[in-house]
Amino acid sequence: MNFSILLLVSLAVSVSSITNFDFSGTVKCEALGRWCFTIRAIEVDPISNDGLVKYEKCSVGDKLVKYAMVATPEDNDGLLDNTFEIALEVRHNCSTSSEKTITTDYVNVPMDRAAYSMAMNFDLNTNTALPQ
Ligand SMILES: *[C@@H]1O[C@H](CO)[C@@H](O)[C@H](O)[C@H]1NC(C)=O
Ligand SMILES: [Ca+2]
Ligand SMILES: [Ca+2]
Repeated sequence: MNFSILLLVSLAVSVSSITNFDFSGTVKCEALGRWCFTIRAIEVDPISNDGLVKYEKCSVGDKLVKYAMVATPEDNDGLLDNTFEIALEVRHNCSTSSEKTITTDYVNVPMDRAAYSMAMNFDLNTNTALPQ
């Protein structure tokens, strides 16, 4: 067994534990009519992002909606770097007839972490994400 195979094997063993993610915050929209949003937690990848969990809601009249969701990714994403790259993506139609998307920067989460929480508030009128 040469050194690089040994390295791969030890990496595969070290990343086999499970990370519990939880995501929460508020979504704000000042609009007269009905508006809807979908929040997805994603694991960012160069080829295609993986969706971990999503939360969908519509509101008429409420300007502030709370969200909370949990995920435990089963795929390891640490073969090359031992971290998950976690971001939130919101699609919405707050005060617009065409759908808009907000994507946060991703956070590197070491795969050996047992738990990771992300608390993020979104303002759909300005299309911004504000860490809590
Ligand atoms: C947003 O989408 C929902 C569901 O498709 C629709 O009922 C609502 O009228 C839309 N709101 C706006 C502002 O376009
Ligand atoms: Ca990744
Ligand atoms: Ca990675």
